Order: sequence, then structure tokens, then C-alpha cells
Amino acid sequence: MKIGLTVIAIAAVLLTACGKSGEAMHHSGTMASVADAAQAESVEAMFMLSSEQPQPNQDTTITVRIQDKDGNPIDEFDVQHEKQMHIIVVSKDLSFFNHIHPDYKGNGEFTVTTAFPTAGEYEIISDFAPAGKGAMNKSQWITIQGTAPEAQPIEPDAALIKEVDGKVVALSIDHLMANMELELNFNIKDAQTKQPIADLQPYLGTVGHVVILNKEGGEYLHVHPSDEHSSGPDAKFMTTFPHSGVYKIWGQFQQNGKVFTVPFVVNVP
Ligand SMILES: [Cu+2]
Repeated sequence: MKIGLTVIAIAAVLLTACGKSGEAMHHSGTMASVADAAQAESVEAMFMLSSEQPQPNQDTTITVRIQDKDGNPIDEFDVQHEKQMHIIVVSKDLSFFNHIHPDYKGNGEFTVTTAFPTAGEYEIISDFAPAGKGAMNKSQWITIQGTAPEAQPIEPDAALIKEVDGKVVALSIDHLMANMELELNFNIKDAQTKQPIADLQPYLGTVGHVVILNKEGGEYLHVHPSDEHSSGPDAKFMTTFPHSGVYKIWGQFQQNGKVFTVPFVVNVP
């Protein structure tokens, strides 16, 4: 009896090993090279959760083990944006977004403890660069137990202007079209005074961090600043949308020691 309980307590759920290939990831700028398809396919990510039946609002530890095709751990990683691995967690309807950084435990294993706000399906996307192989991402869908809330529609914004945490953020895009490098400009003002904010602090070493996912899933665009030392009011980034369709964009910036996240939805013709 006691043994059985112990086993349950330490049981980790081993999820299927296949991640998406990193070829859908598009980098601009000079910071990190992007893994080609063959390099990305030579790397596997195993995702494990600390609970077999993860519950909403319960601390859950995610372990990501990076290994080669033969199951040998890959244990050296290049640092990108100050971290060896970035994890993005999104709900299926993209209404929930979380950007977290696991600790490297050695032997190819990263862990982070987090919580999921509701029942339902979530995608865990890990973004990392095995030494010498370039940046790639692998992802895994998980299910949080219980009755999922109704999915929120992912509708393109009528106007690309949002108020969040006392800031008004306006997004402009120079040429919104697929398959062409373009610039995203986030212009940030104080919501009360309407004055431009010029004292942004570096977040992950640059003016900000932008994540872009497509509505259907499967495309993860990790975007780079074109002027990484800006402190506002403009934060500019380069990316390429690989296909036409609906994409959600999250910009993350820091002021007064606090990170704020502003989401937009665009329809790329
Ligand atoms: Cu990150």
C-alpha cells in the first residue's frame, strides 16, 4: 500500500516525444542562426508533467528533456535572449499566454513549475538552441483536467491599439503581407498623461520580446528587435509571416521593473 502511494506521488507523465520541426520558426536579425530542417529533425524534446492528471490552478512542474535521435541527452545550449530555453504556454484559443524560463538541470533536462488557469488544452512551446545547431522550437499539447471554458473567438482587431496596465500601445506594420520581411512598430504612451513613454527598461536584454503564433497552430514566429537599445516610445521588430491567415502577436515590455504584455490579432492577406 505504502509503496503504491509513493509510486503515484513521484510518477511523471511521459508525453509523446515528437515535437514539431523548427522549420516554421523565422528569425530576423543577426543574433542567432536558425536551425535548418535537418538540424531541427535531429533533435527531440520529451515533455513530462509532474502530475498524471494536472488540475487547473495547481502547481505543475514541466520537464523538457532535449536529446538526439538515439535518445542521448544534448547538454550544451547557446544562450538566446539571456536564456538557454524559453517556454511559451498558450491555451488552444490563444486567450491565455505565459512566457516562462525553465532552469537547466544538466543532462539535457530543463524544469519549470507553473500553473494553468482553467481546464482544457494547452500548447507548450520550448524555444532553444543546441550548441552549434541553431535556434529551434519543439512543442507539445497537454490537457488540464475538468470542463474547459468555452473557447474565445480569435478575431482580427479592428484597430491595432490597446490599453494595458496604464499604457496605450499602438501597433503599426509597414507592409502587412505574407512571405515578405516586415517591420512591427509598437508605440507606447502613458494612458493617463498621453505622453510617450521613453523609459522602457531592457527585457531579456533588448527593448522587448515579441511572440507570434498563427490561429490554427503550427507556426511559431520568434521575432527580433531592429533597434534593441531603444527605451521607447517606439519598439521596432522584424519578422516574416510565412503564410496568409490570422496570427496573434504578443509584445512584452518592461517599465519600472514590471513586465507588461500586450496582445494583438491581425489578418495577414
Ligand atoms: Cu523567454
